[in-house]
Amino acid sequence: MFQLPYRSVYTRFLDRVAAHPSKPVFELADGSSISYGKLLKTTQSIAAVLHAAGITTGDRVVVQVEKSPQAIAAYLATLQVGAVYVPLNTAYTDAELRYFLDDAEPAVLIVDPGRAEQARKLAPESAVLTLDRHGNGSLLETKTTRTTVEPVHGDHAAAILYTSGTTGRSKGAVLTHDNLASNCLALLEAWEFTGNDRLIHALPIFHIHGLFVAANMTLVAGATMVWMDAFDAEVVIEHFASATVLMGVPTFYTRLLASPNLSREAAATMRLFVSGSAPLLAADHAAFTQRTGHHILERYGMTETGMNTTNPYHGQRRAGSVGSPLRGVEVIVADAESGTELPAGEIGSIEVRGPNVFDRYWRNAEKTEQEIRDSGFFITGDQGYYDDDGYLYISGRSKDMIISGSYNVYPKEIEQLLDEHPTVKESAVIGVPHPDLGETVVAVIVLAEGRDLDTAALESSLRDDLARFKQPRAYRAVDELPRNVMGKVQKAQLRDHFSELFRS
Ligand code: MCA
Ligand code: AMP
Repeated sequence: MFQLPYRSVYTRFLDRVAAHPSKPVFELADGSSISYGKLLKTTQSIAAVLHAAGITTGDRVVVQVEKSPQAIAAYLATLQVGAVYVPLNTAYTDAELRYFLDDAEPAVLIVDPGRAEQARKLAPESAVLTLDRHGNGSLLETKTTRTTVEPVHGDHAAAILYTSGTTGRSKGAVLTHDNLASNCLALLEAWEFTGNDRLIHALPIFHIHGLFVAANMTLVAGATMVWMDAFDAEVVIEHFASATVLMGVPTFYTRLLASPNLSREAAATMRLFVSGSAPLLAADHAAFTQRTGHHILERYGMTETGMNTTNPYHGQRRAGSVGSPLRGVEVIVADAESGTELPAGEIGSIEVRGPNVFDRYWRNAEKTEQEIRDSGFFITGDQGYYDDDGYLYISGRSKDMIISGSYNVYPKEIEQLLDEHPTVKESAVIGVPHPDLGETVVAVIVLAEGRDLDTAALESSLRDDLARFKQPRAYRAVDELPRNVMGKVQKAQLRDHFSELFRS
């Protein structure tokens, strides 16, 4: 297997600072830039604040802040002090935040200043620090810097990323320094990403995609990020001329294709368009090639594994396929029961082994044991097959998951809340095709005796408990839920039945 000469993402970033301190790492919307040297200084200031807060190796730093360059410095500072970075979606409500705090038990919690008071109530045991979208807050209120880099081993935890569970409760995937570094190096090689690249960064930075693919690759290669707070198709197209790479989710590409300004000329100087986190429509793949001359490169990853497979940089990028395994990563299609590898053409359980695979679920040995076989293969919950040329196709998911705008939504969590409502006898939450988000969330409700469907009441009952992106965008009442002989709800039937709800 491909051996990693151990050097962490952080130490590789330091090499880049030493090599070119004045090179821009961020180019911002207002035309200003932040150099590698300046990013290190900010990182070291934050490291001083974290150190003063008593952080030691292995402590968790939970971060729920808006996207900013200083948030990347907070991530780097956490690595510098040997702590464990735990980013959370900014859309999470207080109820959701409470769960993550109880589970992660952070020494430090970093939030927007507007949420500080509430955060102190939710996490009385943690030091609460603040950072706003402009990069201001108590996290940066210091005149000192800390240069000591806490020594870490490759198998020490670098981050915990939460991924929702089929039982409705999120599990924290513990990712080690080796996981991050090995995946980053494999991707740099696969996509020929170098210090000459200029990456359009329009993704959120609380997931693998925006943080460990996009930002880590830039920091380790010594490249530059054209930094955007959020995705706006027109702004992105305007910046093609000064960039080389875009990393996006399928919704980015659907929205780019909807713009009349997407053209061969606009994209002429770009060298690579990457898509991942959810299935890219074959039609979008073809339309993008027709409009720009570029073949989108689709890849496949997961929170627990980082990136697993990619279409080739050189060679044919096949629409509908997620390509073949990255160097050092084994991806097999196996019989779900036995774990035995299946031949090309047969659909089975997609399983992954390699230096990218997470260490364990945080404080959940039972789940870790269920999902990682003795052989070391991690059972992804995705189903697929290889073609005769070694290209992998994802054909379905054994896990009951919806991917809306490339955010994962677990039906169980929503069903549990809906079932508590007095007007609901039972519910089934499904994903149906959506022209912009890929899939969107629909709640199918069996009403309690004598009750009417009151969408507004159901919506308001979920408001405080669920992030907006998880909330159903349609409610439909049915007399009963279709079940098989075992009594299991047949969601495929419901998905078929409601598949046209959002078709334009
Ligand atoms: C925003 N809204 C959504 C979503 N995002 N609703 C459903 N699903 C979503 N994903 C809602 C908001 O609640 C709001 O609703 C309205 O849309 C506008 O919000 P805004 O933030 O302006 O939305 P947007 O700018 O249109 O964002 C859509 C987006 C964004 C660009 C698709 O969600 C996004 O950047 N997604 C990428 C997620 C990502 O990075 N995934 C990677 C994770 P209202 O107005 O009704 O209140 S997966 C991963 O990391 C794995 C390892 C991998 O393979 O990469
Ligand atoms: P998450 O757990 O949030 O990291 O989501 C990972 C899941 O997203 C995978 O298990 C897949 O189901 C899905 N996914 C990621 N990339 C792709 C892709 N290129 N095509 C299809 N599904 C994908």
